[in-house]
Amino acid sequence: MKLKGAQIFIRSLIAEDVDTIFGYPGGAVLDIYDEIFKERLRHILVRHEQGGVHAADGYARATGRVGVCLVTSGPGATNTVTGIATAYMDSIPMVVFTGQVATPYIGTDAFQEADITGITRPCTKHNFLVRRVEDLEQTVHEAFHIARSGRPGPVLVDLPKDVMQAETDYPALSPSTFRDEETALHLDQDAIQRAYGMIKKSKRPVIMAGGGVIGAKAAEELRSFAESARIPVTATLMGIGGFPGTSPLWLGMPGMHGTYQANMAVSHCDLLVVAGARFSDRVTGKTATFAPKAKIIQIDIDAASIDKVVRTELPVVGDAKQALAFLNTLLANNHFYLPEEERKAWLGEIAQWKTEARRPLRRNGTIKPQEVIRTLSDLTGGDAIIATEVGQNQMWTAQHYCFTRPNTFLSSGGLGTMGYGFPAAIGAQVAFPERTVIDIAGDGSIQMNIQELATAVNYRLPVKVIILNNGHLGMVRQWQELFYGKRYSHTVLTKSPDFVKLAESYGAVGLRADKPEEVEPVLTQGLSLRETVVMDFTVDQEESVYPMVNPGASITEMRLY
Ligand SMILES: Cc1ncc(C[n+]2csc(CCOP(=O)(O)OP(=O)(O)O)c2C)c(N)n1
Repeated sequence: MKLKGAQIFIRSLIAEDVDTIFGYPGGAVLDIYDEIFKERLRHILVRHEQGGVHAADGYARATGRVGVCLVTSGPGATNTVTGIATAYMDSIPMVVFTGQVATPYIGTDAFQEADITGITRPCTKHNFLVRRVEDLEQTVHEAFHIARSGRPGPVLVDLPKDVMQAETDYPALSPSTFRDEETALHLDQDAIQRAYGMIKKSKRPVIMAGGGVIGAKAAEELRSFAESARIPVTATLMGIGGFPGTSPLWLGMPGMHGTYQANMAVSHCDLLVVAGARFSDRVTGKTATFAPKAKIIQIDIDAASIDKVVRTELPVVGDAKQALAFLNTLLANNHFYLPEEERKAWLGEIAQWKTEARRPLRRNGTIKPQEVIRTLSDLTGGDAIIATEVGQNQMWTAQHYCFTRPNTFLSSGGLGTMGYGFPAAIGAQVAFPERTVIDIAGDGSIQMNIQELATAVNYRLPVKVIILNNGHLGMVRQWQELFYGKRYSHTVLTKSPDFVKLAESYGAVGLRADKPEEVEPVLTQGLSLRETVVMDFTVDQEESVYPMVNPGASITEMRLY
């Protein structure tokens, strides 16, 4: 059977079980859009290509599946770069398809030509330019395979217009040819045995989970391991949700804005078991003094991330789920002897740190942003899918929302992309129409992709946006306060729109809270509506995020307020 490139493309997506594409059309992809029209494949029309990639990313983080985005050539393609880099830094599986000018025009500065494979080479796991229609089907399947296997990441496939129009035989390759099992890494059982030995000997162990635990769907194995060995757990920003925040073993996040107890525990432990984390500078602070008393076991699927930043005693290259499952088997089969007295002393010390860190909010009649998030956490029972923007809003969410499940915290950790949260929340809500999905935003970040309100309203997505409106680019203001003598150079946000009216003009619901007593009623009302809702909270302009470790300092050197 002979088919057009555009038809083969759509059939290959369907063979990959793709159910949703986030995209934006243009000249170079018209043939594809015509096929989408005929096939009635679910396509979500965003308002900006950056929104499309973040939405595909949010869909991927919430579902654990590969997110898919389709855009046109030139400016359509270049508008995706921030979203691709965001997914790359956080190891999110995604395939971005870009239109390209017809092959004879490539390299001629043709209308809407951009060398998108060249531009994205440093921020994709892999990228392809499909020059022959005969290679199309295989390339699409390879792209999906690469995106989800090993350490996941974004893959870009550039599709010239003439390749989409050309015809060829359609052999309908089975995507299973490229399934992940073939390349599944063999777990180093010997290394796990040694890890077990070290855990058994340790008196003051800590587990540090990263995004790799969520990517590997290993949260259950982690919980079971930590609970049976009674080891306290900290999770990096990307690992949040990988361990229940309700557990007595939960320490909170470590690092620059980590909890006092997490940073103290990491700094005083004798063994640190790290799973699926890459030792970001935001986590380690000064690396020379990171976990100074600990032997480090690092479990990671990517051999290249072992010893990249921090020297480890024992590397375990492999899938976090398999590794933790094997550790659980060893614990169960060897009648793991728990050093009761020592463990009690260690957990007691941690409990003491938790008590020392407790500080009431300094009230001054304004709404405290932390309180908005705590109230939200109570009202949703920690069960919502929460996306964040970047800045103070993101750190307060990580600190004060009690996450209980994996794939419920969607946040740009590695690149720190303002404008990420709202479209990511849209992607998650498309995947889970019945769940509560919320974007927690600053008044700066929300304005970076606010046009996606039209997308949310158009598809009747009941996404909620909570704006912690402090009239500033809050996190940058905080740094200026601390390190630049309070010279607030261009961080005061004047002339922001009236977010309530803006929401209404898009056809969404807008609500506002100006006083502390209005927080709970507004949240309750907003959460009860099955519509797109923007809730604007006028919060204390001068509130800062604490604890804080100054950049380059040791994580024990925390400012608590
Ligand atoms: C695209 C982008 N531009 C600039 C920055 C630098 N930056 C980090 S936090 C921040 C301020 C964020 O302000 P706002 O969204 O109002 O959130 P708040 O910190 O007040 O919660 C800025 C400008 C960034 N992270 N991303």
